[in-house]
Amino acid sequence: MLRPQNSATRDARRLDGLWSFTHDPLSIGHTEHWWSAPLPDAVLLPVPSSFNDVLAQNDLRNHVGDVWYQRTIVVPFGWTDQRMLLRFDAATHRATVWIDDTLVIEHEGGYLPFEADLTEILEPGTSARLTVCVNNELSWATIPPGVVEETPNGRRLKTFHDFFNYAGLHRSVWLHTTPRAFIDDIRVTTDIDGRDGFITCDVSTVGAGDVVLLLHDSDGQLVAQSEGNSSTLCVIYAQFWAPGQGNLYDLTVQLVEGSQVRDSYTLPVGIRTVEVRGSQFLINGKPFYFKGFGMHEDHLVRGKGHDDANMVHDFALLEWIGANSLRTSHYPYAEEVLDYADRLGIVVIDETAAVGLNLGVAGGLMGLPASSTFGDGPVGAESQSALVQQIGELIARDRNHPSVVMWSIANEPESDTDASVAYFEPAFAAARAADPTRPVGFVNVMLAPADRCKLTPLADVVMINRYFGWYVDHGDLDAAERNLEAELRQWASLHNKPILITEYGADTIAGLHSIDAAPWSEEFQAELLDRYHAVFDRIDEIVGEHVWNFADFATTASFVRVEGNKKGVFTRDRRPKLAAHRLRDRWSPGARSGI
Ligand code: BDP
Repeated sequence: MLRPQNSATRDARRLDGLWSFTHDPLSIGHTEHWWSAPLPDAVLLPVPSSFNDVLAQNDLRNHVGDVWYQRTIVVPFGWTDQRMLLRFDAATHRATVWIDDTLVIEHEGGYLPFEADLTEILEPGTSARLTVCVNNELSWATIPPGVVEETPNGRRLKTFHDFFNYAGLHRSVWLHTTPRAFIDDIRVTTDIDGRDGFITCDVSTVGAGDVVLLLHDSDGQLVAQSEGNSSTLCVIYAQFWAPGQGNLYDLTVQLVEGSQVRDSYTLPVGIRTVEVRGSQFLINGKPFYFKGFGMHEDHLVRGKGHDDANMVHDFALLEWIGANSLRTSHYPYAEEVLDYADRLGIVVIDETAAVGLNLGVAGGLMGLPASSTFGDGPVGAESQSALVQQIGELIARDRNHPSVVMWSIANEPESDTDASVAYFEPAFAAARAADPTRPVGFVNVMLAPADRCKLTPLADVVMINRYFGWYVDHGDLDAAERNLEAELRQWASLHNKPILITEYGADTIAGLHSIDAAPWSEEFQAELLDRYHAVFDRIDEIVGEHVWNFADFATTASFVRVEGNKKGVFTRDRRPKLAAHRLRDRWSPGARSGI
């Protein structure tokens, strides 16, 4: 599914703005057919945004169930003879969509796009009522999992992940067109030979016409061209995409009939290679060391709603601190983020929303007996097929982004049982079948060390989250440093793979200072990072460090959270803590550490 775009043959209109909105605490909207009339008790709510924090209403913030959005769409006369499509960049976690009284699409999975073909439904020159029911419930069958509990105070959603369950229309909604004969999909893969680059394009089309490919460089010069649905363009003396160098070419794909261009679509393309060799992670054949963060789509007021100003500012802070990479923990981010990472040369580990598939973590933290997640546990075949579907949708959406160098199948799942292997084997197979060009991995949790983890053999890279000094050895940085080093050496000796530390850090209250670096103080966070870095610098197999987290973020309330998770190196409003300056000293080009 190609993203909407304006081209000589296509029209794309964002439907962003204030929509009518109402929430449905009694779950009566479906029985009362709320799509067939103006919504009852509607207020205006911005799209894109999470619905939770925009209004000052506690019941809405914590609402579990359906919310309804509605607006009028106007279809231009000029769209006669075009295909007309309605696209949602995301609806968290599921959506049902009507045009007037007709149900046009349903979609499950909160962080990936879907679209309905409305060609037979919309009449150019008229308007129509668009109604969307968004539901934020999770279950054992969904990715991520959750459980809805009935309490005397209403319904509550229990989640097994550590971020607030923001929901709603988080990303843009589009009404867009393609011609009747159209370019349906494009897949590019790239290769390098010496100073030359190769772009292999597979184009699928619908309707009559031949495919023409034109490649322009950033100065607008035509540097290569070709014809046919499958062909390879060769760029002599190419400008490669590389970390810190977002060199892109514009690939214009045309569907041509005789002398007529029937459809035209332009895709930015970066030429680069990714490879895992032994314990090295190579980009363009050179060892790459990841410096950066696990992040969240999380901001004041708009929650997980995408916003270009916030995005550009977050990337500016990444640049300021000297980061070269990020992980889209713990779900696929807005496509704008990947586009921007492509342009800036920021390297991305692209993660599914499979977080919380581990009942041992909750039990372990609370000192409860471990219960199994898969097999005899509650997570079974439905969840497994939801994950496989999500991997397919994720890779179909993101495979053309040069910034994406690896797929992360899941964060901290149960991984030390045979049942976990049975659950994840199809997920790994699906990722490898959809994209043979990128490494695939998952993020390992502390409960499954190197000698017990059974999923690592399926992965190309070891990605591990470790909290020595915080959740274990709390406050004791000597023990933390010792135990971290012992564990990392065990990983290095048992698995011949690159090791990337995808999370480490400490909750830190900005403004809390302490001479003896006590936990929660800015000094403790900075010193903990220093101790980890000393260990990383002693172990050759370590190929990167992603601090948890880039910024403080919202979570559900808990006695281990102070108005959210405070492991940010920046506060939620993006002010640097002491650790941010410390990281900048380590990561900035030309800094002492030389990593
Ligand atoms: C890790 C999770 C992450 C949490 C973090 C923490 O991957 O989502 O936010 O712990 O506890 O286990 O801060």
